[in-house]
Amino acid sequence: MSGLAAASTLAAFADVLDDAQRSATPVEQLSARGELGLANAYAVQHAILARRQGRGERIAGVKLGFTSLAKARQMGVDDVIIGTITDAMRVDDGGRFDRRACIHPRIEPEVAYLLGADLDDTDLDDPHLDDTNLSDERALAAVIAGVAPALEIIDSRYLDFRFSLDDVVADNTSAAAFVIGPWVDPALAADLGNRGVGLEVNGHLVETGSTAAVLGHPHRAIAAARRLASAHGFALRAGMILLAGAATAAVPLPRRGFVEASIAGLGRVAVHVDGGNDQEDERDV
Ligand code: OOG
Ligand code: MG
Repeated sequence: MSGLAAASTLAAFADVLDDAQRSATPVEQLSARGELGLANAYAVQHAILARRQGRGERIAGVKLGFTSLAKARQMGVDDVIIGTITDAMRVDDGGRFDRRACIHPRIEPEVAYLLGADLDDTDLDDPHLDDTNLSDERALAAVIAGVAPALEIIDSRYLDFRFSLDDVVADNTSAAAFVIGPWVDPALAADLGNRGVGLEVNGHLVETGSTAAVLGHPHRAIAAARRLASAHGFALRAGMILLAGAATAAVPLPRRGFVEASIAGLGRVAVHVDGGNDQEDERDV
């Protein structure tokens, strides 16, 4: 598909993915029908979000994908992407998540930011917010109202959890659910540049890593989000949450039990999982 696809085609693709999510039934990759292209993929994602908003969901923020090599390698893609999270996807810290809502869910540890300013109104050339300059604490403090450990549950709507970059963008970057730990004032948080990250499933340490895996420093997610938002038609408003992207590879969500992430200098966040079926096969694991 070259150029922008017809609105009816994009709406049909949005329907396919939205229905797949709602019925927890995997579908064939859109790329099997021909090349979609990134602009069309983001248009499909926006159409899915319009459907969700039509059902009463509210935008809670955005998430980045593939900001760490661990994730890019795991999924075989090499570009940072942006997706949308809504209030309906939020699970309380220590709350319960029913995995029957998902097809083949995985979980991953992240750093979350609470935006303190409308980022898209800021000057794109602002040197304090570029990808490399993290030295101006005051400039960052103005846009970061809080920082927290987070868990993201992802669930590709595609068969076998396989996708091209365009596929996964169209599928709202596999967003399914997220859990935010206690917000910490960024002035009180430790320097998050290289902090240990642990992911525990039912008491077993299954992934370890560092916050440095996320773009070299997770604070860079702010600038990356602003750039992607401006390129692909997202608004970044004060009060929104930004998930910076997983610091480690994702692991299969257990059928039941307890998943906890810890980030040194920041804290812990956890979720109880239930709804798993013992007869279920271990597909995609
Ligand atoms: C896509 C979402 C990637 C992350 O943190 O890198 C992502 C996927 O892996 O299915 O959320
Ligand atoms: Mg993620």
